Amino acid sequence: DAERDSFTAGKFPDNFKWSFATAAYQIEGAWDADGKGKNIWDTFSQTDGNVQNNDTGNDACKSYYNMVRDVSNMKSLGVKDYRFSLSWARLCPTGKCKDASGQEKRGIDHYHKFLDLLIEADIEPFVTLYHWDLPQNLETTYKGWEGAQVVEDFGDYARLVFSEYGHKVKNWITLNEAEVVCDLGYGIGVFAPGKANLKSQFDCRHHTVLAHTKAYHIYNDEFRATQKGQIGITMNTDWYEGFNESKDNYDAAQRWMDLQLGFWADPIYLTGDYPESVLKNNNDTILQRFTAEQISQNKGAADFFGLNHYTTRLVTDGNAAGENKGVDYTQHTCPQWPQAGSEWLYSVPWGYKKLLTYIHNRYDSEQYPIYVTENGVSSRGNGTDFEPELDDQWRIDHYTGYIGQMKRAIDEDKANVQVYTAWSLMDNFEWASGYTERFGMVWVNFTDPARPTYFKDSALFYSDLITTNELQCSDGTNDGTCKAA
Ligand code: PNW
Repeated sequence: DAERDSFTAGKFPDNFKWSFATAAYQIEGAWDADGKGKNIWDTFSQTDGNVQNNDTGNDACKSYYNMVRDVSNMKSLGVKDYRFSLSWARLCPTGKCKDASGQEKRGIDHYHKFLDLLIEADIEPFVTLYHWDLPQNLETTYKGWEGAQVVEDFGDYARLVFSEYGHKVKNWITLNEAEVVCDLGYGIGVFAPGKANLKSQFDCRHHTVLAHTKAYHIYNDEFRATQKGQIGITMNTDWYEGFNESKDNYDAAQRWMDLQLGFWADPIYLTGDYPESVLKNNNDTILQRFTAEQISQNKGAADFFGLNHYTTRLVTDGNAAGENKGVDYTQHTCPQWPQAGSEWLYSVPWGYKKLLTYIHNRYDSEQYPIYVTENGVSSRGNGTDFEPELDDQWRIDHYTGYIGQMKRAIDEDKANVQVYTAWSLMDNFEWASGYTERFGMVWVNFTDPARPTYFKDSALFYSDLITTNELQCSDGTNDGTCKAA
């Protein structure tokens, strides 16, 4: 489909921000340094059988000790924005931040030093409070995100973070991908803490909405007036499209959008409450309902719409056996879609445009600007290769296609997208896949204790895009319309 796949090269809006993303557990290492408490990913990865090759984040990119390396890589590439996350258990080893006795000064100082380096390099921080590394103590004492107490504890953690760093940080992201946290961590059990239970999954989901809302109101009531920053949440969603024109399949795709995105986005950006299909298809022994007061607290509890997006699925009504229509759904991929190193990730640029337009229309991107906080693509290896693989034209093609479709959503559909963030600055610990999947634009040698880094071709492509604010066609022609890669 030529019209659907082509896009136009050219300039992005002035002030458009191009960023890189990472997360604490995936890059820092130093898992027990300077008083840091254990978190659920330490426990999970240090238990045999949970992660490919039994890899852990114990050392990862050693970014805890290589702050200067990371900042100078970004500076050389001309990047002006950086999204990273704080390790809760570094700041408060048991997860309890309320009193000074629960706080770890060395951990707090570490991020002060890092923020100072960024500011000195003229790089604007986008800081995620929670990127999956829950202090183990909270999991042990009240089952982590399953327990209602997590909402209070997250609030205390957020308050500490705002009061410590709020004069240096103007962009806050509360939670990264609560859907993955709850569905993969508590529903299927392939991520930490490794539980597989439907009720656990939905209790987790419910508490993440409340925890976000709590942190938003703390910022609003106690810090906004003096710090003048902004705060939002980052949600992940694929684009779900009906397999064909059938109304049943269209409805099934919408139900999936409701469950993966609407579960957070509807309460926060639309109605204050869960989407209708979610309320209808889950009885109240599985799905806790919001009180009227919670609904009014949820509604409007964000300054921007944080989006992580990677891939697309086609959806049919009912389960694989063709049963349970109107409630279940089955996802499909196309044989023509290029598959990445991660088995779930197919490169489908046109789905990204449709998703941005969907979000613009449903959640009003004029009121809540869209910040794309992750998009990227992986290669597969064994993680122990020491010869840098720097020629990644296929990754440049992925980025060119996705960024080109984002440009169409902005130009043609008036989607108010203000930030784009590439996942990731550098290769890192890819969760249950360990070091077997590389998402970085910067190559990391994981076999060398010094963790040297090398720019891949995609890093140079992205650097060019950032400095010119202009997308080029992948084939080097730049006469307006680019064909799909
Ligand atoms: C995101 N899936 O996670 C995370 O925010 C990053 O930390 C991660 O490294 C990146 O995407 C690449 O995976 C996801 O299985 C993990 O569909 C798994 C899935 C989606 C997103």
